Amino acid sequence: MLTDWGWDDHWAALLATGGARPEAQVGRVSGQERDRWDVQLETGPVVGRIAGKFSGIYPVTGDWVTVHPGPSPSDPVSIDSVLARRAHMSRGRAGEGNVEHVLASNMDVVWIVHGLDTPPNPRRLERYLTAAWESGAVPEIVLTKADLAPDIAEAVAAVEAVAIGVTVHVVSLEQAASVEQLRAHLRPGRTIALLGPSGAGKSSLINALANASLSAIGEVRATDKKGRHTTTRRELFPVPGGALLMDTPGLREFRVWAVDEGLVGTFPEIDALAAACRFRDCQHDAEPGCAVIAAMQDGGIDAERLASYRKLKAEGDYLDRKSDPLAQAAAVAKHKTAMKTMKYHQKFRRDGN
Ligand SMILES: Nc1nc2c(ncn2[C@@H]2O[C@H](COP(=O)(O)OP(=O)(O)OP(=O)(O)O)[C@@H](O)[C@H]2O)c(=O)[nH]1
Ligand SMILES: [Mg+2]
Ligand SMILES: [Zn+2]
Repeated sequence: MLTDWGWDDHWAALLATGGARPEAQVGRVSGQERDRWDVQLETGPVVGRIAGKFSGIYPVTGDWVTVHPGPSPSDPVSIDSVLARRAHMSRGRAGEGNVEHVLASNMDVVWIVHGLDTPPNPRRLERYLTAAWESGAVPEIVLTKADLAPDIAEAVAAVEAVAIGVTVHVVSLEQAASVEQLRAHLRPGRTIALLGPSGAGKSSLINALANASLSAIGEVRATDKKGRHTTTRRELFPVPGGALLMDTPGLREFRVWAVDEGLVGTFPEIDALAAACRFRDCQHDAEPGCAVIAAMQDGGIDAERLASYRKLKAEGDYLDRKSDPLAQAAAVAKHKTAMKTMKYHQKFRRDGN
């Protein structure tokens, strides 16, 4: 049944108004392997492919798609279109310039997973939180491996200090009660995407909540607790309670893609002060009349958090620039002038010596 995969009134209305052919079948992408998509239809799972003339956005795990059989009778189905995403979480693809990499689609909740066998990393959490708030879903933090934590209370306090207003769960697979507590969140039709570094315990947690070995798990390196990138594809797993858990590969690098709403959600204390800055487009950098910098000097705003905010904003702005050729050209020209000035000063210094 499609409802087992999260189908609801929203999707029904979207399909009805979306101009799909009356005979179109709809299904959810539950996994992907290069050019093959696992699609869950009302009638069961099929393998979907993209027909040659496909011109829309490419489907990812979590997407709802319309399909038709064929092209030939022996073939699986062809994907025609992707229904407009209700939420999607992206990052800037590493090493490929300005490419959006969609990490998860149509999830209601993002579980940002961190293993307590290593100390929480506040700056990395802010990065994940920014992308998660930006996605349109609700982020929550799941601290796993509580049995390996040197000091649970200290770790939770460190996380809560940067995850303002975000629910923090603590779980250990060694303690059944902690897993049961998480189970209360597995409401029918709800999609939860698990994201975090390799070895954090994402697949282990999914297996524990499913009471089954659905996803492979791997050891972490003894020296630095890093995982071995065991999970290599995004996959949706229906679990008891009726929710869908999306397993994802551990991320090596997380460059943010867009940051607007994400920064507001992640840094509410900075956003609240921004209205009092003299300039509407204040970057909270060195502008006169900046309420944020004033608060930082008074100790009301954490200096490291403000630095993190600026860094993420700059990363997002950089991407904006690259997708806008005129803005990019202006930025390049400015950079060249700055470099020339610098060279001039260096030359001047050298000549003067
Ligand atoms: N002690 C302890 N070990 C755990 C717990 N949860 C997971 N682990 C271990 O952590 C290691 C990594 O677990 P995985 O579930 O493969 O981690 P992952 O986040 O899916 O990693 P990738 O698929 O590589 O991204 C395995 O050796 C697990 O047995 C826990 O609660 N306690
Ligand atoms: Mg995994
Ligand atoms: Zn300001």
